[in-house]
Amino acid sequence: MFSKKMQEALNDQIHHEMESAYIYLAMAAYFAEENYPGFTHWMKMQFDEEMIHAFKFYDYIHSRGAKVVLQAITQPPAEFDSPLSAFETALGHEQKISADIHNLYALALEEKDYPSLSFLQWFIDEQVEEEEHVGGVVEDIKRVSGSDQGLLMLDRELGQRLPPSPEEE
Ligand code: OFO
Repeated sequence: MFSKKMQEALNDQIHHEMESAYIYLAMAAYFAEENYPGFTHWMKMQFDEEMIHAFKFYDYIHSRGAKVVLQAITQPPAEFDSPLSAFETALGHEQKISADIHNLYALALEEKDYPSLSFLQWFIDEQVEEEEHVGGVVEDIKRVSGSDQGLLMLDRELGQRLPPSPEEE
């Protein structure tokens, strides 16, 4: 059974994923302003990925015959203290999203909503990757400890990020 409570929680998650996309777009704008084209590119790819996540929830709710209700998106911050601070914010955000997904999974379990459990499994695995990727960038930035040359190298490296793969869709 697809309860009202589960439908509302999944609708909330569309909102969280779109809010994630918006935060990463704000970070891309910050990095563009600061002349880091690679970090900008990485954040735009992250924006695309979050939109794919939002649409997965959107399509899933429809596939179960329920209604999608969109919510207002909060204005994201426009300024960050440094590249490290932006990526640390991104990591904290991903940890929060992981907790949201775990709560959804726990609710599906409680309600014996097996289709939702199956649907959410992909997101549980995805969040492990998301935290690993963003956490890896945080560690790399810490390792170069603010050196301009190190940041430039990282910027070039992150500029190579490929668009979300077909299995994301
Ligand atoms: Fe949708 O994974 Fe990030 O937020």
